[in-house]
Amino acid sequence: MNKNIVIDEITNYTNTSENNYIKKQIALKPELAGLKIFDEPLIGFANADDTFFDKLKEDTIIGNNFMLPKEWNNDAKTIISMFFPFTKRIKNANKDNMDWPSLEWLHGRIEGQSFIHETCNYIKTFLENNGYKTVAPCVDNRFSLKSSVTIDKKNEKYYTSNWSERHVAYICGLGTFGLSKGLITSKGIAGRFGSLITNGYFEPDKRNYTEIYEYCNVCGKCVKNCPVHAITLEHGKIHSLCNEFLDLIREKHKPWYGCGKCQVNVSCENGIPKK
Ligand code: B12
Ligand code: SF4
Ligand code: SF4
Repeated sequence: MNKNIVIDEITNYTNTSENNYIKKQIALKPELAGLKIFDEPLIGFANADDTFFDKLKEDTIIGNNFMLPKEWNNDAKTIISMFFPFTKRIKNANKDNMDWPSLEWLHGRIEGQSFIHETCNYIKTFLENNGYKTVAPCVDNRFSLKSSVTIDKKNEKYYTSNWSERHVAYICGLGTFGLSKGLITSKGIAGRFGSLITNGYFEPDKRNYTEIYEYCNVCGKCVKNCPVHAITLEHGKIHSLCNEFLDLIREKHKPWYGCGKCQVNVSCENGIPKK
């Protein structure tokens, strides 16, 4: 199968699925019924044998808890990574009050992630119907958001997943990390990722970068925006401070939460920033 068929299938699903819109029954305020969550995705491909995947097992990168493509799918040949950028309406709403997330952003975090799970299941079935054995880690029962505990620069604990979507997207050629630790793509930083591991062979994409922070211009806007000073020019992002703030938001809006002030009103919001 030509990889453009896969790209078209993911793009069409995003453009036409009713799951990419907030339903009236769950809207956090009536005007949010029908809110569109994501614009057209960016899609990247990597070879399952890319030696970069082995590197992720190193303690200084992710650690041994990271599961290799072949540990998820023993016949893995290709990784497909998808970046779904938030719509302008979601991004702009999160700029009104820079101390607290907008209800639109909370929908983007929670219903946006549900949409990514649905897309992963849909594309997994599509590939399997075409004869390709496929695993989507984020909807697989081995997936763990908290598979390992690490200590950050403030000496506080934080968790890492056994499948890091940003590191995988980096290998698939979708972008590089920023000071805020989000991954900056050609459609910006404000959005979410999903991925699939298949035994179909699709030509890998070329990475247009060599350094892990290459796209970040260190403008410092994410440092100024963060309501809890979790990001500094000297140390980058301190995960535990961010996590504490997300817990506070969860207390008020449960089961919704999110923040994302480091992803809006920044020079990397909608694309690769100018140096
Ligand atoms: C746990 C988690 C968190 C924790 C943070 C702890 C952590 N470990 O990252 C908390 C709860 C605080 C958090 C917060 C947020 N998160 Co979060 N989170 C995750 C999760 C579940 C796992 C992340 C993980 O395992 N990281 C692993 C560690 C090792 O990553 P790291 O420390 O950043 O890695 C560094 C090292 O590897 C280093 N490095 C050193 N040497 C080398 C060499 C090489 C070759 C490489 C590649 C790297 C490298 O570079 C990296 C960057 O500095 C992912 C989903 C997933 N399964 O991937 C989402 C995810 C990272 N989160 C996401 C988002 C959007 C958020 C929030 C904005 C929340 C919100 N929606 O409002 C905030 C802020 C994030 C920010 N500023 O980046 C998105 C990122 C989107 C993007 N554009 O990058 C993800 C991918 C979810 C998704 N499905 O899209 N998150
Ligand atoms: S806001 Fe500026 S410093 Fe922060 S990640 Fe984006 S480009 Fe880098
Ligand atoms: S680092 Fe965390 S707390 Fe700070 S702006 Fe980003 S999401 Fe919000």
